[in-house]
Amino acid sequence: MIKLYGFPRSRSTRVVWMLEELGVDYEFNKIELLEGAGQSEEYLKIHADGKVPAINDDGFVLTESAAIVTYLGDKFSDSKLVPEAGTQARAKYDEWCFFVLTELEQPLWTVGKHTFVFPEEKRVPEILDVAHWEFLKACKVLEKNLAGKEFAMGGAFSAVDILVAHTLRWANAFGVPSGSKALDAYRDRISARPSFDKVTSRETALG
Ligand SMILES: N[C@@H](CCC(=O)N[C@@H](CS)C(=O)NCC(=O)O)C(=O)O
Repeated sequence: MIKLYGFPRSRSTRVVWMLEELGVDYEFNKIELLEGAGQSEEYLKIHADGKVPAINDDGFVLTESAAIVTYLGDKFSDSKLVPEAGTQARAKYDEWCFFVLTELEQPLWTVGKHTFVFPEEKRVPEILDVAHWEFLKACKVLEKNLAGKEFAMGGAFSAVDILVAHTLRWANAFGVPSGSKALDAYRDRISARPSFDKVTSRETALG
């Protein structure tokens, strides 16, 4: 069975969401990040930086949320949640993934790091204005790329919708506006999937 190392309402939520979409059995190992368990000798053997998510699939260890979600889509290819490798559709899927991680998530995470993640003495409040501005800029691009589409890849839900919607949910939770009614509606539409209820139940049970 796939072992997931995660923490509720973190980037490991993306992997939980993917596993729930796939309907695959998995073991959720909660890493008590707030108590420093990420830096334990044992966990550092799984994730060199002590972060979540990570998976262990029968001895194969993988980190990085987007890589894990994509690996799972490739492994359970009948789900059609990730386009086949080597196709133009896959290239477009990759384009979306990289956009989410490098353009959309980064300024948002900068806001997170400098408001509640980093120790107070490391926070630079002056960076917040530019990070909000950069996030809004990325949201404008996202809004254009989603215009007239129900899902990121067009007519069908795919794993990349998990990455986009999760990041927009984070923005909402961090109190960072997307500045777009269309993006807020997309986020709520994707979050209304039955799989997301399962994610919430699983994570709530873990506290
Ligand atoms: N790029 C990584 C980022 C992983 C990451 O930063 N995870 C956070 C939780 S959302 C974490 O484990 N933080 C603990 C730490 O920084 O020690 C991914 O997408 O998987």
